[in-house]
Amino acid sequence: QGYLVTVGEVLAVLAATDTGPLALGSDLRLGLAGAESNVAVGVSRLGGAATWIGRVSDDALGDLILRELRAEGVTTVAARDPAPTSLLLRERRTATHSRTHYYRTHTAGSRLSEEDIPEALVAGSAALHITGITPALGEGPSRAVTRAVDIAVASGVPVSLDINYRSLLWGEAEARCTLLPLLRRSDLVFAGPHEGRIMAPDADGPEELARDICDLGPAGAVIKLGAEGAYALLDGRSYRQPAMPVTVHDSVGAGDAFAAGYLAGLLAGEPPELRLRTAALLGAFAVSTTGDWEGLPRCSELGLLDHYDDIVR
Ligand code: KDG
Repeated sequence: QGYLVTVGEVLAVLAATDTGPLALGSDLRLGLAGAESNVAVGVSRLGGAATWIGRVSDDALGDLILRELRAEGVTTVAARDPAPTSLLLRERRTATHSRTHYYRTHTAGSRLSEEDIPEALVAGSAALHITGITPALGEGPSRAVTRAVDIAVASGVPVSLDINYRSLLWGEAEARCTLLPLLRRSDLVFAGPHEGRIMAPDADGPEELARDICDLGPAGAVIKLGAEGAYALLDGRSYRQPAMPVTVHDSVGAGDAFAAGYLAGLLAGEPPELRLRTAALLGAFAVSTTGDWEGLPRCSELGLLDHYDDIVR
């Protein structure tokens, strides 16, 4: 079984532990986040091999990032950078509404460049996973992602793209313009309905979205529908995957978890039905636990949600 390679940024997260305005001074818990590293951790926990390429600060937070990823069994290829680690403040404004505040300019992750992408590592991988977040971080990260895709395409490595649109980082028109050339060269695209319409504005409904995305080049498109599961068009065949019925606790990271489950199955050579089921399972674990990646399951835990309300004794 080959390895997954991904390129991105890990941020430090300061998450309010209680509800209320951040401006009044909440207690904060330090953690880590990053769409691509979330996927790498998810794949690794399921027994797959995953490598994360990025740039990390040359300080305690950079040490924390590398220690945490390595503890999760993820291989890291990370240049140390004098610039600080990006910060994500997570405010729990009310019990049901969270707000994100980014501090991610002039930071180590935003200084990623195409020289940071090792050719042989990408060329030798079983799949490259990228997201729409890294190209939004600036010229350097955008070129780094393009370089990774260039290498993958030239080496016959399948490219997986999660649109992961972040409105705090850029506008929809700019996102579409930058991501379209990457999407055209991808083999598999993950998108929510809104993200899908950024790339395929004329489409209505998941079937049309997936079809229009595949018409642009990819052989597969997976439209994530939250509590309604997912619709996938893979090599011309349609699949519907229901969501697992769980209590939603913290929905951030669900998309990354979904992609991780799917990609772990792809690496293991599983059929599409099984990949989608594992994807939905990981999404369910992500939404029903706190944090973006901390609650992701190991292989031995995949059956846990079959009895989702039970106490295992
Ligand atoms: O996908 C979940 C992400 O929102 C989180 O892990 C942080 O990468 C992140 C981002 O840019 O929002």
